[in-house]
Amino acid sequence: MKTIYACFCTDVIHEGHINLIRTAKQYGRVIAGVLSDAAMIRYNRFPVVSFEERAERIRSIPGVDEVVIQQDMMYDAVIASLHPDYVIHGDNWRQGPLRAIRDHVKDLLGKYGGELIEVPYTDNAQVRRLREKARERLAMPEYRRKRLRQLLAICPVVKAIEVHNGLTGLIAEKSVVETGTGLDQFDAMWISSLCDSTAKGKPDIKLVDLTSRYRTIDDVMEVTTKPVIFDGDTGGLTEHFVYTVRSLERMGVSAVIIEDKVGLKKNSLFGTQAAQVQDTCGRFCEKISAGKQAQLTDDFMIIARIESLILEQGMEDAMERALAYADAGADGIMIHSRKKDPDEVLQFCDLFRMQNTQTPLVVVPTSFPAVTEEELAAHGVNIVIYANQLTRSAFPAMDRTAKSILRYHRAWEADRDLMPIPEIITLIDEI
Ligand code: SPV
Ligand code: MG
Repeated sequence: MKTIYACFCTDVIHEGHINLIRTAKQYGRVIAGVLSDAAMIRYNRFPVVSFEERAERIRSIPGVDEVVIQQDMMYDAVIASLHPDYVIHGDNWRQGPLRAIRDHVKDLLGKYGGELIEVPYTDNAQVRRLREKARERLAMPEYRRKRLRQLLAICPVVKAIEVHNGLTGLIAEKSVVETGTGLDQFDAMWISSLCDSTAKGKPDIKLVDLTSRYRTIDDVMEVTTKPVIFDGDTGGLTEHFVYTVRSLERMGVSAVIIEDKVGLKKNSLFGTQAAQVQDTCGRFCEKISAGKQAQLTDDFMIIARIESLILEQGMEDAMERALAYADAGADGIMIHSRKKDPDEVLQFCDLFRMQNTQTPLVVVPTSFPAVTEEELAAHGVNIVIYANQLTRSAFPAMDRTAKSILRYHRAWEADRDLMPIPEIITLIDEI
């Protein structure tokens, strides 16, 4: 009896899957693989049901003889262990980033005479509706809010990118690359005070008020499903911060990061050029505790950001504060630095991890961009935030285009760098 293998990375079963198994059955014994949570969030999107539930749903499709777990999105291990005569898949993976996986499967099968069967991908209104519904569910506050904690439990390092409106939200949501070992995408979004302010043409001094910042969150959330980490500046007065926590939690934000400064806040990357006052350790601990007491769910995270290195207060001060903030209930520690190399951040992480192995560590590698996620993770970092790169890439591109049009009194010279009209008018999907 021949064997045929199909991998599933879905949590809703629709007629396309049933048809695929029906076709597979004609070739022999059907083994269905269920993609692990860790692989699924890189390949597709966060699963809305548990791995066990997904496996159960696949097992109940008529015609499935056996269910196995597929750990990686690449098929090497599963093909090596099962040696199937056939692999079956929808023909949708012939295009886009999925193609690399498909070509690799073909190579693996070719080595021993296995065959790839591709069936027409089912894409009708009903299937689209089911997919859309699963996506919509991911965007609901009660599902989205807890996702950062879920990601921290699954991923060696959670990657967040700055967003400041619907369009940048879509880039964070949809950007996928093929890496040679599979696909990769961002896990979360950072609503930066710097970029939210810059997008409004305002300085990063808390001039853009919270009502406006909430509006940005809403714009982003309307078109995305990934979790949001909110830059809460200093959190303001403790008496105000407790309300902010409730509001963010209600919206479905996963975490707020507050920095231990007081008074008129200026962007940290000014360093000591701008007069900045650090809060006392005790008072900031009280703010953290008050926030933790105010929150109503277990999902929401309050992350304490330490400015000691930015303000040149030394490593000892940074460490003392980190341990105190964690004791006060902080769900994570962000250590910030404006040095050109990551040495002091890595040193901090090593020291912190010697005394605290659990509390997530957050790093924003803006001034030392050469450091890799892998390197940071090796020092115990759990969340890497790319805090301003979308804004910093968009502004020079817009500036160049504006100046080119002014210089040549026409748009021809700029046009070759622009997104083609057919692409801009179809960029945003209609429901
Ligand atoms: C932001 O993105 O607004 C931040 C990070 O707070 S930094 O700009 O580096 O201070
Ligand atoms: Mg900020």
